[in-house]
Amino acid sequence: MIKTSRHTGLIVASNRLPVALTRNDSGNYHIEPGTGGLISALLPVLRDRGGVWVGWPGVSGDVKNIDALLKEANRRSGYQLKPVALTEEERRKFYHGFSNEIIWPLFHDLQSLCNFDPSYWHVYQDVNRRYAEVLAQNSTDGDFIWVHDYHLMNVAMELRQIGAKVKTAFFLHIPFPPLDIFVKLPWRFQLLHALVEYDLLGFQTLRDQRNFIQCVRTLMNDVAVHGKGQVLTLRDSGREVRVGSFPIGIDFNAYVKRATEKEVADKAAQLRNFLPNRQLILGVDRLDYTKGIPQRLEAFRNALIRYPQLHERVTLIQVVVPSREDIPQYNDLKIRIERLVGEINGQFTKPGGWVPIHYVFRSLERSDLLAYYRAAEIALVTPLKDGMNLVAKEYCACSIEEGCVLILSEFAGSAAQMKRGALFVNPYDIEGVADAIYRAFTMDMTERHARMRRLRRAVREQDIFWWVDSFLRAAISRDLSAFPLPEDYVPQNDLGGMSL
Ligand code: ADQ
Repeated sequence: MIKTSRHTGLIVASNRLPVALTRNDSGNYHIEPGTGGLISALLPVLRDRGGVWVGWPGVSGDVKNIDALLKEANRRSGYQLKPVALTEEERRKFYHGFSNEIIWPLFHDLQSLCNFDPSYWHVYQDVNRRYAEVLAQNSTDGDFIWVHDYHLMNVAMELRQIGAKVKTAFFLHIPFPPLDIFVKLPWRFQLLHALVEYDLLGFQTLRDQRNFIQCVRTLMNDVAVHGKGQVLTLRDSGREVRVGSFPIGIDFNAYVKRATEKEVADKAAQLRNFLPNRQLILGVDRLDYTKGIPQRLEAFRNALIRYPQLHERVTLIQVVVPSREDIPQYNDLKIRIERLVGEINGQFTKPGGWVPIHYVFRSLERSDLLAYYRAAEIALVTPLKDGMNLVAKEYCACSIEEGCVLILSEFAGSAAQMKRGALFVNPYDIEGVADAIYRAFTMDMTERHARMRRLRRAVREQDIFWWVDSFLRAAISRDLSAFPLPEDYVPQNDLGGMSL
């Protein structure tokens, strides 16, 4: 494992600090652990290695006792938390605006959902400069700054302008779009120039890396691409930028340990007793239009129409975690999902008996989430596009008995690592997903075990520690040899053998 100690200065920057400041009824703030993919991924790493984390603390404006609260959190977490203060207006235009109404939909190939408001871009630049200032104040020459995700693409450029002599690396947690989608961005040249100010650029998959390289080749005359796109040179300065793909993983052993605890096992057993004599199909997603929830519900409806054998023998548990509800499209999506659930239950429910869909709209306790993972025989992970998708990996880790089936979208980043065990689907293909549900339902135990064993091996071997190691090795020791994905990767449809 690559060692970084405090004196090598590992500094992480992300949109939010890995804590949430909330106000209680008496008006006092208190600190709580945060949730979400990035936080789940990085917490074990910084705990292990120590360091500094820079980000927005979770409340805008001046909070009187914020320093005291963060000091208390520092003591408990074993690394330093450094806040970036933002006003309400800055949050709105930087986070909800540029990040989530422009970059998020565009990078997920949904350009028709973008709101290209020019003021968002101006505030995005200002806020990225503010992050760079806080990073510069908390680093010394030679430190290594690891910046996370699409909210902070300009940070390395701003650090250079301040004159900070640090090494910088960037990891994009979401997909990087193909050229013909990326060119729709009004600030495409500025953004590419900002990205090549990093010393290392990491993507989730080889496909994202290739998309990025294609944009560089086509849109940047002043950058030379070497070999297969692992090294770029800036013609003016001769500076080198390295580019790689590093699929993020989970803390596999921690999931296994937690899933086997009595509390989780008891809750899973309770769930099974409550819904007996059937297979449970699970969907767990943040409320987001990229996760393909309405399409999945339509596929489930299609399966119930075309395969009446499934009636009373399956229940779909769809958990939706509230997210970004102040963006209108997210609220519209919530209404659409609730209408579909109501329609399908109205169509198939047996009075006094079977209800085909159990819908849960709230953030779950960890032990409840793991109990769902343990209790469900089939997981439906069908995003329209996803950087990686950790739910797919968490589900496999918690499938202790290895008798479960994962149905996985070809367009999730995790598909590249999981193609040998999952049933692959195109989430837009309603009948194809319905067929996969039926195939999973009827799959015998021998095939289930063989597939799940392969899946769990991949998730275990390429876990979160492996991810951090490969990334830091590339960043610190300049070793780009440990690339995990086969060069010839193309998504395969497990059902029909179709390839894209
Ligand atoms: P997300 O879009 O948030 O992450 P995902 O990878 O699925 O998507 O991570 C969701 C996380 O939230 C999981 O770790 C899961 O355990 C957690 N979670 C789910 N349900 C919950 C609940 N009810 N309560 C609390 N927590 C819950 C982004 C990208 C992904 C990429 C990750 C990491 O969009 O593609 O995989 O970053 O890089």
